[in-house]
Formats: sequence, structure tokens, C-alpha cells
Amino acid sequence: MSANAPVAIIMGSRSDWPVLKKAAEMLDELGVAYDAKVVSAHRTPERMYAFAKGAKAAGYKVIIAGAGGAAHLPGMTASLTDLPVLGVPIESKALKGMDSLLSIVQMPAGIPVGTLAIGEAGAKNAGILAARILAVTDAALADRVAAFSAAQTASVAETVEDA
Ligand code: RP5
Repeated sequence: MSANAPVAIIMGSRSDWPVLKKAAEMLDELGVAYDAKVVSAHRTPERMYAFAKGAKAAGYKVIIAGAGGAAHLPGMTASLTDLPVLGVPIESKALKGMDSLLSIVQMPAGIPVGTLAIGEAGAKNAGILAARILAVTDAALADRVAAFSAAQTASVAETVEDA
């Protein structure tokens, strides 16, 4: 646990961590502290409830929630807190993450979850998006986010020979 970490990364299972780690790596690169926890909507519902109800008081500003299959964790968490929740669909074995994506994205009106792409791209983007949200009120972080984007642009060669 980091003191006063503004981002919580929660996941339905320890098995989701290799994917959610991509969000953590982005936050590390952008200098944003986070806590990572296993919080299952189905296997540990009371832990989920306690986490979501206490998240704002714990100092979190953004929650990244990843889950696979019947992926209820992001939506249930969003129903229990006013904090922004970014949902990352984990690629499931049986249905390649389409089940996760639809479970997370099809929220009823009134309970938003910002849903990212399935898998590692979604996790990485969740990290960047969390940083962008925090950067609205943090000028130094905004500079780091802008530098990341500029470096990414500069790294893309225009010709195949340069790649
Ligand atoms: C979901 O079930 C988790 O988010 C995970 O993606 C999926 C499978 O979990 P394990 O059986 O690997 O623990 O709750």
C-alpha cells in the first residue's frame, strides 16, 4: 500500500494481475502512486462492498477495475461509490473476453463505467486515462502525460526502413 495513493487497481482474481500490471506499469512511468488489490464481486462480495464504500475516504480519486467472464466487479463498484471507475475486460478462455467486455460496458443509465479495450491494451490505456483524469488538477502530472504522448509520437517512424 502506498500512502495516499490516488489510484486503486482492483481485480476479480489474482489471475488477472498479468494484464492489470500493464496499468500499473503505466502509472509507474507517469509517476502516479497506486494500490493493487484482489477484490472479487462473487468470491469476496463483502470485501468488494467495504472497499467501494470506503474508497473515497481512503483517498482514492480513480478506480481501475479489471475482471473477466461474468465481469460484475467494475459495475458493482461503480454502484457503491461516486469515484470514476475505469473497467478493463480481461480476455477469458471460453469467449476471448467478449463476455467480459459486454458485462462491463452494458451498464444501465445512471451508473457509468468507463470501459476500455479487452486485455493489455485496455489495461495500459486505463493507466493513462487515470493519469489524465488526475492531471486535470495536477499541472506537474499534466506535463508528464504530455511528455509521454510526445515521446510516443516521436517513436513512430514514418517509413518501414526506419523501423
Ligand atoms: C473473474 O473470473 C476474474 O476476474 C477472472 O478474470 C475470472 C477467472 O478467475 P480465476 O478462476 O482465474 O480465479 O472473477
